[in-house]
Amino acid sequence: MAQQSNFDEIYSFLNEKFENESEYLQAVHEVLEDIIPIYNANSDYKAFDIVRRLCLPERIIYFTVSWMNSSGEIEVNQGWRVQHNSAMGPYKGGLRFHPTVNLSVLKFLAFEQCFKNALTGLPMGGGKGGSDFDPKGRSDRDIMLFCQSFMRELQRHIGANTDVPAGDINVGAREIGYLYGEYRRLNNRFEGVLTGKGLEFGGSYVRTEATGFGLIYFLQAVCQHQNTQIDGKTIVVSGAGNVALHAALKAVEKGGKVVTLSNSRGLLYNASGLTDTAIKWAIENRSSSGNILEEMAKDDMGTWEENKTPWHIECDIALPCATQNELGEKDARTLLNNGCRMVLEGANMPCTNKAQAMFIDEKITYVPGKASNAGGVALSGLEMGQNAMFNQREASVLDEQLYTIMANIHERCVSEGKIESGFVNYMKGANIASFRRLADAMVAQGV
Ligand code: NDP
Ligand code: 2IT
Repeated sequence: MAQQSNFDEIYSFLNEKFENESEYLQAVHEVLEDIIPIYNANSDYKAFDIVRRLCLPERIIYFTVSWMNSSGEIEVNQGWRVQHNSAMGPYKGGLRFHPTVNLSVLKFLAFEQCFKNALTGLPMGGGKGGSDFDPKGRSDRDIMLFCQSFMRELQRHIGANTDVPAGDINVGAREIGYLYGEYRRLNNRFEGVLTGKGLEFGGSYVRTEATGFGLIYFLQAVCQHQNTQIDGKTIVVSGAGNVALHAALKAVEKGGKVVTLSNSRGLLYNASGLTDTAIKWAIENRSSSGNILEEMAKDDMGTWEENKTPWHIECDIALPCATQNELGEKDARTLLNNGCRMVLEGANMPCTNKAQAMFIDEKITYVPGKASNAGGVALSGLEMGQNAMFNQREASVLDEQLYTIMANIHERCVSEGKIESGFVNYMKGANIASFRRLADAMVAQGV
């Protein structure tokens, strides 16, 4: 079958070249399965070898970050920027600082980002970057010194119309501030070269909240589509960072009962549901705390369970919002057995391929991150627009725009992912809808 052979041919080409890059191959495999039939049915896509070109990053930048910490010691870290695809606009995507960062992780994130950004409807290409630097337990001064050294290398490769990084794991407002300050000092100009900036220097209202809020706006659209509502549903959330906490906050505002948060060390469980006051407290204090969840447990906001994840807790809805491959096959089985009917990803690729397949086989609602967590980068796109116009729009206007963008992404997924008996395969819908936009942009621009 021609269809099959194209899949095999392209995937084995990548597999041979990048056999040690498991996360990258995982992300590509998931997308290829859905898009190959569309590719095979379009002679232009085939003539321009679109799929192979779309799977390979246009450019990868590697640099060594040698820096002197606040104790006068030299430290050496690795830094990368993967500029994956610019057919739709400047490369756009976050920076991650975490000891697990390597080229495979950044390549998977950059690849996913292209499809996500295409879904937003805004003119943004896809990229991702970061470092194996571990900021945990570091002084504020060390964070600043590292960010400055990292930017000294990165600055020559980015620009408001070239490549616009933002935050991701362990890169929030503080880090973006330090990175931006160094860029400005070196280049002597204001430009929207990073998003997630402080409100006083070109940042946008609602950017901080956008990924988590957008996830819940997507959930609202799903609920509307199924004639149900968030109100009264029990929700488990993993993670306790930017995405998890803002998702939890908005879910509670919509009447959901959020019973868990988690981090790399364990789980906070509150059977009667976290209050918005508790979540707001966590948002305010998380950056100054070693373990915000343990502190919440000490303050009677729930119980702390060391080394546990949330997936064994009974729920209607699961929102994995921490990191890649955090929800595997066994977890998926437990969630299904306990009656979970919706899984929406706040993180990037938190469900393994096997977990995804189980959700789809059982015909529960499963939404991949490239659709449901696109609110963050969408607001980044709106921040770029505000920077280009030298203005700052009101929070209420931006929040409404975010809601509309998420509702539109939902519609795009439904129109491409609806299969027999009304079931929506959101993964297929998201992959196909974004692929068509990307492929058309690439064909129109030739080789
Ligand atoms: P944060 O750094 O704010 O929070 C990350 C959270 O995930 C922390 O609670 C952290 O726990 C936990 N975590 C990180 N690594 C692991 C791990 N290996 N195992 C278990 N828990 C882990 O990051 P964000 O909230 O910004 O990002 C979370 C996810 O959302 C990521 O997948 C990111 O790519 C994705 N995302 C982020 C967007 C954004 O705008 N920020 C946009 C779209 C997606 P601990 O503190 O113990 O390390
Ligand atoms: O994964 C993501 O979409 C992000 N980390 C946000 C990227 C961005 O450019 O705002």
